[in-house]
Amino acid sequence: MDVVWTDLHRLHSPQHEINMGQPIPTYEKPSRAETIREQLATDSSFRFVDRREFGIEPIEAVHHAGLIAFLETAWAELNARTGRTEFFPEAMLHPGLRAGMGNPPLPTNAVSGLGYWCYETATPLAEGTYTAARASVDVALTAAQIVLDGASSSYGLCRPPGHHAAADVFGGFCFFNNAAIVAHHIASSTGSKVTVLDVDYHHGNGTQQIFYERDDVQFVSLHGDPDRAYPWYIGYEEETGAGAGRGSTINVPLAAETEDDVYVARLADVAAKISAFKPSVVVVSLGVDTYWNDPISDLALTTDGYRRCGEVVKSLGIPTVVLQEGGYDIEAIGRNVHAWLSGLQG
Ligand code: SP5
Ligand code: ZN
Repeated sequence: MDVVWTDLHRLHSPQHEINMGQPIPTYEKPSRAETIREQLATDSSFRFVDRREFGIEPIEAVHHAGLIAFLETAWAELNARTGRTEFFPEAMLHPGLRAGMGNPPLPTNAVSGLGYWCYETATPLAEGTYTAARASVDVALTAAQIVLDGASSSYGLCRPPGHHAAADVFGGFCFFNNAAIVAHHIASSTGSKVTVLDVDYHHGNGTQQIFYERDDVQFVSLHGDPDRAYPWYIGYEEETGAGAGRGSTINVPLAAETEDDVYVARLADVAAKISAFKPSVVVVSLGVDTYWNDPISDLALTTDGYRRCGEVVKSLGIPTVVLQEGGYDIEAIGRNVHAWLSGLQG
């Protein structure tokens, strides 16, 4: 299987995230990607390829132009103004603030922009964030191209991750939604249907939002129940799509401490619904933060469970693009991704 990789992820290297008001060392750090790369490099069935550049158009097809421009320019403006190196919003555009009054004008400076384009406090904007996020999209699109060119599977070692980024807002360690950009790119360039299967511990709120009213992209997510898990306000079973997209969103919230057997059974349930949708390609948002020892999550999968999950997806018999999302137990992340991809390869 081809593994798409770039060193440019290292340019996004913030020190902190803010967790319930307290700055702590960030969980989303460069060593995550480096460890996965090192693990896959021990297995000759994986071949590393560099990313190709796809330009800004595939991103503009999914994200608000104002969000893209903000991410490109805001760090320099904020750094010049303060001398600091990483930035979080000081106020966010909570819907209650202007309830009954409609939307405010677009922000005119980087401070108001932070809370306009970002919805939470764990996703610092750092010096190389924009370059790394652009490169991560290119990694994803290169992996997609490999499958469009005829491979049965490919893996994009994306960092930063993407599934929490919605059309108009970033957060959750994510800036551009790699999986959504790929799914839209494939659906619009081939005229065929695409499924995004999101198995990260956290609900893929950004991907759901982007495709909620569309019938050409199915969004399927297994995740920690939003009653107890980030991103908190989205990912309920009752959310099934709207308008033309009615029925094309499928959410499976899971109980704390869910183990391999139950997880694999739930995955097999949704696999049947993916088969029925008949997509030409499946895009997997792969998070291994469902691991029993993950520091920020509470499911209980094992390394062998990941191999079984990969086998379930293989059994669909549909070309599959796997993109990296979360996973924060640095010691285990490499072998967990390796196990999942090994199950997919057979
Ligand atoms: C891509 C991805 O996995 N993003 C996850 C972002 C989660 N950020 C906030 C997590 C808050 C976790 N609080 C629970 C701590 C339990 N010790
Ligand atoms: Zn996650």
